[in-house]
Amino acid sequence: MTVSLVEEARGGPFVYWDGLENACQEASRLGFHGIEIFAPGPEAVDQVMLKDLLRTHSLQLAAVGTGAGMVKHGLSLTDRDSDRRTAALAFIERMIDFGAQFSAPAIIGSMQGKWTAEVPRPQALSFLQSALNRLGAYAAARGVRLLYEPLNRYETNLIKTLADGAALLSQLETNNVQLLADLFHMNIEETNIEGAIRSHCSVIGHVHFVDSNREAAGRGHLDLAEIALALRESGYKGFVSAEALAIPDSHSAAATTIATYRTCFGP
Ligand SMILES: [Mn+2]
Repeated sequence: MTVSLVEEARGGPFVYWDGLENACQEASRLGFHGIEIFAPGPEAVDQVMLKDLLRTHSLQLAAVGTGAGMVKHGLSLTDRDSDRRTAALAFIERMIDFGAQFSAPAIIGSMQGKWTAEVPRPQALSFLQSALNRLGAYAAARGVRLLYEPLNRYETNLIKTLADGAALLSQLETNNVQLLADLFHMNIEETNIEGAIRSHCSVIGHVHFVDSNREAAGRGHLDLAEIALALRESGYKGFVSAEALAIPDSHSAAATTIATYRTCFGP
């Protein structure tokens, strides 16, 4: 279950918006196993309180997002300015440190940025590759993986499919980076969602379980039973995380997600 603590992102694809306590209570009550946090920065989370909440509600921290580096500070790993790229790396390193306290991986999604006239595609990909090498090793030294998320064409022009993501990973010097398969992005970019999952499952480390319209799983037109079957038959053991719009509201989105999850994956 996702929870956003970033006010600037309100209306974005996160299920809970009103603090960690509320999110943990609801997630636990509905039967979720973990929460995924989208935070403005590590200092925005009282880590002692979070530890307490997770223990009280028998939840794990599934992952931490880093997109606030882009949303709040305009940072990206492929910025033309080397000081800005360094600041982006530093922001993500602090988020990796935060997640590592809870054995949770950090996610690189929008922080990958885009290629532009000033930073042509080969240059942007080279910046991204060296950032993933450095951050992958940084995460490995702290005992956690790093997740890299291909996005749809309206959010990036760099890496949009699992195949391109897997090719990028295969060129890295670290094997500590895995792909995040987000079903909303995949619905736009993949030729065949189940086929892409089956082909690249060995490098999938996390799934955003969401429907075609970015609403809760079950509120769109994806064949989630077939997608779940592809994940199960490929031996996927990671989280499937509800990164979805709070439509019609947080509680309904959460309840619909868990009902769909149980239909697809079993009780
Ligand atoms: Mn996502």
